[in-house]
Amino acid sequence: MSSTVPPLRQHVKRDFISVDRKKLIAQLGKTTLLENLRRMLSIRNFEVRAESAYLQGKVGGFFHSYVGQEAIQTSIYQVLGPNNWFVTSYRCHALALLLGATPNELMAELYGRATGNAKGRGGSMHFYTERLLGGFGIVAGQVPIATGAAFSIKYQGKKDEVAICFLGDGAVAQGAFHESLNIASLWNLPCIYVIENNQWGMGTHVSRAVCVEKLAEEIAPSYRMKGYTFDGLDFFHCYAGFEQVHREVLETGRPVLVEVVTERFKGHSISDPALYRSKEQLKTYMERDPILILRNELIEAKMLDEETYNQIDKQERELVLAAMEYAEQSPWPDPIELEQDVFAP
Ligand SMILES: Cc1ncc(C[n+]2csc(CCOP(=O)(O)OP(=O)(O)O)c2C)c(N)n1
Repeated sequence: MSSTVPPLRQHVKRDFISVDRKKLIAQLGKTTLLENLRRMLSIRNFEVRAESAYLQGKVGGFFHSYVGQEAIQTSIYQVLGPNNWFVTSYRCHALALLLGATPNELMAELYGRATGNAKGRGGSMHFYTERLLGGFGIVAGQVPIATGAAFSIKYQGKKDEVAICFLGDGAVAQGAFHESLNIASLWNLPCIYVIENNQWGMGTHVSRAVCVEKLAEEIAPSYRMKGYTFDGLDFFHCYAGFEQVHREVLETGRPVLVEVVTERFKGHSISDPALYRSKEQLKTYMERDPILILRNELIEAKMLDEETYNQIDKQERELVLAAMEYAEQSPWPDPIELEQDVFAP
């Protein structure tokens, strides 16, 4: 191997600032916390069953699972609520579910049916809702879109909205990302850029693709922005961090860059067996499953018992199984409509 290729650094480990979990549990309360657990289980069940549908040949095209990363977008949704602009990469199933798309329309989209979220024309990477401007297949392609959404918020004088952009660690080396940060800072745009550092861009470890270690804390200052790092496997850490970031962006009208350190428990996409990491490594990561961390803490706080947890999980599983049935029974798009909604300049 050429000596210009940097050695693989150890798995990303960070010392995160500690949060007052007891206070947060009391502040959020049982109903809200159980709702967040339910949202995370909805995402997990959707991903697991959709993957099985793919393996049965019911779904075609690309498929990128969000399993392992659920705490991040769930906690942000809890902080921000739906009335903001959201943009993300092709790993977009969870965000669409959180923003109100039904398992039925999303599953039908994966199955390529006319009842799908994008009438069966977008597939796994292109989900939308009223406030989700899309999942994007071009790495970093979504970053200028979020910057534009933040510009529109500022232009319209809205003081209670922000734009939020999710991107992977692989997108950090892209020019569109840096141009966006520059202009967002220069023009004081209310945008929260969230790098979901799941360590890998396809099979390339972040340490071989990006020259800094702390993606937000080291990059943000050169754009005169604040940069933060959160533990992406920990709902409470993300929630506390994003609550502060959101407050700050509303107060200052300035952009912020956040890195959340996380794991993807699956390969890059469904066709990736992830041979670049060992089974033992993966097993260690999965010991910090974000759903189990939240579940165990709620059990400890006496807000949840095993039986209720299993019930919520079962309800979410049944919704997804019903969505698979709905997709199966849905009509295929009519070929006569093939040219509708197609934009060609
Ligand atoms: C501009 C561009 N270059 C390359 C690709 C091929 N590609 C698809 S996903 C990916 C890795 C991106 O990884 P990351 O940004 O870390 O996101 P993750 O998949 O980990 O969520 C690459 C290189 C692409 N889609 N777009």
